[in-house]
Amino acid sequence: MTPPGEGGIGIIALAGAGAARLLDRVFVGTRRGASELPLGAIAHGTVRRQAEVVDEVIVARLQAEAEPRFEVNCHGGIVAVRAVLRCLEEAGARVVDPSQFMPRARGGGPLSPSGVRERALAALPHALTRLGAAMLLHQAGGALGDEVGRVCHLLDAGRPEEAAARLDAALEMAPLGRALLNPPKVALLGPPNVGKSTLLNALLHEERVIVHHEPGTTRDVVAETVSLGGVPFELMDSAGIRATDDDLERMAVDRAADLAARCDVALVLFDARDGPG
Ligand SMILES: Nc1nc2c(ncn2[C@@H]2O[C@H](COP(=O)(O)OP(=O)(O)OP(=O)(O)O)[C@@H](O)[C@H]2O)c(=O)[nH]1
Ligand SMILES: [Mg+2]
Repeated sequence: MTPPGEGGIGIIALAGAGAARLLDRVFVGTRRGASELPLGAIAHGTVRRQAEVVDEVIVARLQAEAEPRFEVNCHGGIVAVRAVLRCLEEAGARVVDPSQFMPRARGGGPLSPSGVRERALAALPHALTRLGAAMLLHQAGGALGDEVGRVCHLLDAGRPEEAAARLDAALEMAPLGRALLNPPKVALLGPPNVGKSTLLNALLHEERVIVHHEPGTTRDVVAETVSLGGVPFELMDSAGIRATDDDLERMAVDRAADLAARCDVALVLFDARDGPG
C-alpha cells in the first residue's frame, strides 16, 4: 500500500479467503499466529523463509467488504518491502496494483456518491498541498452530493434564483479544484534582464537559478513547483526574448517562445524603469 521508496515503514495488504492460512506459512508471531488473531488485533513477529528471518513485522487483522484482510507493517525501503513481498508470493500470494485496494464504486457511475468518493480517494496520494488534500477529503465525504441536495431542495421549495446562485458558486470553484490537482503552468516571460529569474528565486525562497546583471543569463527552461496560498503552481523561468544573431541565444529564445505557446498563464515582466509601453 505504501509506494516503493525510502520510508520508515512499508505496509503490505493481504486480502482474500485464504489470507490467514497463507500468512501462517511465513509469519511467526511472538505470542500468536495470524489465524489466531481476533478482528482488529495486531501481532508482533517475524516474516521467515524457512529458518531465515526476512524482516520483523507487525501484522494487523482487518475486515474489508466481507473479505478477510491483513496488513503487514514491515520496515520501509525498497529492499525490505520487496523481500517480504517475495516471501508472500512464494507462499502463494498474487501481487496486484495498490489501486485495487481503493474502495470501488458500486454502480452509479463516476458522479454517483460512491464514484466521487472513489475518485477523490484515488487522487489523495497525489495531492501536492494540504489544501488539495483537504479538498479531496471534503469530496470523499460527499460534499458534491450534499451541495446538489441543497440545490434540489431549493428548486422543490420554488426558489430557482437561489438554486441557480448556489450552482454558479459551485461552478466557480471548479477551476480551483482542478488547479489543486494539476498545477497551472505559469511561464515567466519577457525581455532579457528584467528580473524573471530573480522572481522565480524569490517565490521559491532559494537561489535555484543564476541571476546576473548581464542580459542573456538564462538559456534553458527551468520548472519548479511552488505552493502559493495552498495552491500549487508550476513556475517556469525562461530566456529573455529578443532578436539575436547568436545561434545559442536564438535556440534559448525559441524555447522561451515555445513555452509562451504552451503555458497556462504567461506572466510577462518588464523593467519598470523603461516606463509604460
Ligand atoms: N533594481 C532591481 N534590480 C533587479 C530586480 N530584479 C532583478 N534585478 C537585477 O536585475 C539583474 C537581472 O536579473 P535576472 O533575474 O537575472 O533577470 P532575467 O530576466 O532572468 O534575465 P535573463 O535570464 O538574462 O533574461 C540582476 O542583476 C538582478 O539582481 C528588481 O526588482 N530591482
Ligand atoms: Mg534569467
